[in-house]
Amino acid sequence: MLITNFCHHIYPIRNPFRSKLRGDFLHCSSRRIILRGIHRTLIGVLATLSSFAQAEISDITISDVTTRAFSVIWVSDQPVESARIKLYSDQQGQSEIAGYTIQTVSPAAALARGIVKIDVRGLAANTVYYVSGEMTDNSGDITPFPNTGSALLPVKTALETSRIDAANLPIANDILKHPVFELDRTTPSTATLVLISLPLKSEYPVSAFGIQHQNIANVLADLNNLYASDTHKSLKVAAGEPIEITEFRGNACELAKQKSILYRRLPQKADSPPVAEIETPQACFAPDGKAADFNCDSQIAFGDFNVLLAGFGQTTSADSPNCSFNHEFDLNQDQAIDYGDFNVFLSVFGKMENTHAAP
Ligand SMILES: [Ca+2]
Ligand SMILES: [Ca+2]
Repeated sequence: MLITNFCHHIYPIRNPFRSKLRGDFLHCSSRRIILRGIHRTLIGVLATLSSFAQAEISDITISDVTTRAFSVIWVSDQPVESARIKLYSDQQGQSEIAGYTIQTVSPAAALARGIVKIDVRGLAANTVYYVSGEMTDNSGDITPFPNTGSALLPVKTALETSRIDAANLPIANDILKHPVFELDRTTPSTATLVLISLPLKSEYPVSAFGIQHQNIANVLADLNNLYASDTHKSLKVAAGEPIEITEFRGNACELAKQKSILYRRLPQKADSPPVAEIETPQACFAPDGKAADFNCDSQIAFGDFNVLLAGFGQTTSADSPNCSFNHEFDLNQDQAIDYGDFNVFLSVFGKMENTHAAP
């Protein structure tokens, strides 16, 4: 009936059996048959789409790249049942590689948040690999990446090297300790994945989930697994260098807001030769105790002003945390980023750190 009406509606004033358009001599009954066919096809397509309802995947990241291993990370808007990756020697995914091992290392609580981390081991140094992956969500639907026809994700393993710096001294970076909490900022989180990198220096971040001990969950990130983007060898980190800490909070937030970034700096230390220790990174330059050097470049300047402005107007609360809220900017700690914080910021604006001062 619908189709019949459709036929009449399309051709209400013309000869119902013949279009005047050149070459279109379809009989209306033929049109019905064709429309029924289209109708069935549409139903078929919709059925197919619903049976392959795909998760949304974001923030595909390579981390923890060494001479023999790396990790593949991504975040899904659906809880993840299982995940796997494949490696190829070409970007089009024609030549699959064998002989490596993979292991999903996300704890169950992280998979439930859609946070996948897969360790890949048994690789060769100084070699480019191309990665494809897929996940099965808890409805049994499979979502692959990259999209069909898109180039695969490249990753290059580190150069074979001993951990000796240019001055022939051993590289002994610290293990960084960073506490992780849920969005309420009090409950320890073992489902949050933390990525640590040295902006402009490290080729890939290192990453880890928090390990809970009593009432605290700490991430321990081995900075010896950072390698330099310029030399492709072990990166020797310097005391006091700024680091970028990114927390992947998964589907505890909307995907567009799941990532939270803050800047800290590596501890100042004076032991020579260097000894690897477990250290907690420090807040950046904070004149008068006002931690307004948001980007850790040792000055309170327009770079900091711009990021503060981007967060302006946000509010949050412990009961219903706002994933967009960056607590770094809440200088007066009233759970709102507003003129109160702006005034605090202005009071230290323009100040510069004396980087040569003793820690
Ligand atoms: Ca700054
Ligand atoms: Ca505030």
